Amino acid sequence: MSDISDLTALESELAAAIGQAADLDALEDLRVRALGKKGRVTELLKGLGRMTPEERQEMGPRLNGLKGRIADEIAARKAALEDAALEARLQGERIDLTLPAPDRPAGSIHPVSQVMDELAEIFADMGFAIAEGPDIEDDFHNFTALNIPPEHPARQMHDTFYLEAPDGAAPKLLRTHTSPVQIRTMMTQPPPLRIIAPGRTYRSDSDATHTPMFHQVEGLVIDETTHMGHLKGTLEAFVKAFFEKDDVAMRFRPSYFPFTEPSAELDIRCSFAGGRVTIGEGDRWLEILGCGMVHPNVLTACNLDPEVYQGFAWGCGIDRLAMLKYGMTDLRAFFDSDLRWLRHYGFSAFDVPGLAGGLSS
Ligand code: 2NM
Repeated sequence: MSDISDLTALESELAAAIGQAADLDALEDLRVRALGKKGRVTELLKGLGRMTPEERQEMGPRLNGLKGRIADEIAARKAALEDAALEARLQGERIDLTLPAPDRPAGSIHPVSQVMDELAEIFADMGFAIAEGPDIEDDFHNFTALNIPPEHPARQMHDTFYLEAPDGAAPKLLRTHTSPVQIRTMMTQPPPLRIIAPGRTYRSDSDATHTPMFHQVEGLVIDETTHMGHLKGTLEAFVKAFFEKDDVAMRFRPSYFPFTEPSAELDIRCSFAGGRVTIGEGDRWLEILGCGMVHPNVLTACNLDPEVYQGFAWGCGIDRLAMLKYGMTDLRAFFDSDLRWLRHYGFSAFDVPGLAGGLSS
């Protein structure tokens, strides 16, 4: 049996060790050796059972007092160590916000992303939602449902990239336009529909004005009453908002697409005088988009009754829109990842396009 001076010595020994524990692991080790199942204080408490009632009456409170004080000291040391660790971390992660900022932001918004954001802003304001679909498509969604049956000459015009298919399976393809997104939307969502579908498209074609991957935006309106007048009004409003000009001279010129009837192309007036592009006025016509009333065969392919539903659609190239608005001359530079080009033509991430404050400023 331990006497009182032994207990006092044990308590000061433990207290000293706790006070010196360098980290949480060392402290836990001490706790196990003092208060754990086979710890020194625990063993002493076990000894109470072998004492006479008189001895137990004296030693019980002493031992329990010791146990409680050691536990308190461990808890206090633990809190101090945790505070010190947090303080060290806060010091390490300190940032001096009064230091001067780097002289230019690390990145910039690519003109294609900027134009996509502008398109989303313009059409959201007219009640259009954004729709998306897969880049890898099948023949039905990219061609057949769009009134382009097998052997239709438009299939050759599209310079389609086909993917290798397992034996006997129909090959998948890279979408040649974003129209399959409209097909998927018409097949899964009930009218009325108002969507734009911006995204990547692919055709096997490459020169100063064509890249094998390019960006398109197409739009679609389907309900029971929409007619060609709505098409004109919507697209005129879009052109004025996009070029940020109230008077843009335009004309709708009859055209042909398999998926629309009637079909048209929209030209805007422009000038290339003095080596720079002017939009909205000038001596030349520039074709900027194709459009038309959705062909009854397309509606039928999407399980919509052409006797009930009708609407219009259009499509245009985003890269070309960006070149016209922001004055780039070579399309291929869009995809070179040349930082000097990006710094010159890129947009600040802080200038979010908005109709109220000006789309591009
Ligand atoms: C264009 C021109 C005209 C078009 C048609 C459709 C759909 F799916 F509704 F039939 N989507 N896009 C369309 C119409 C696209 O691009 C020059």
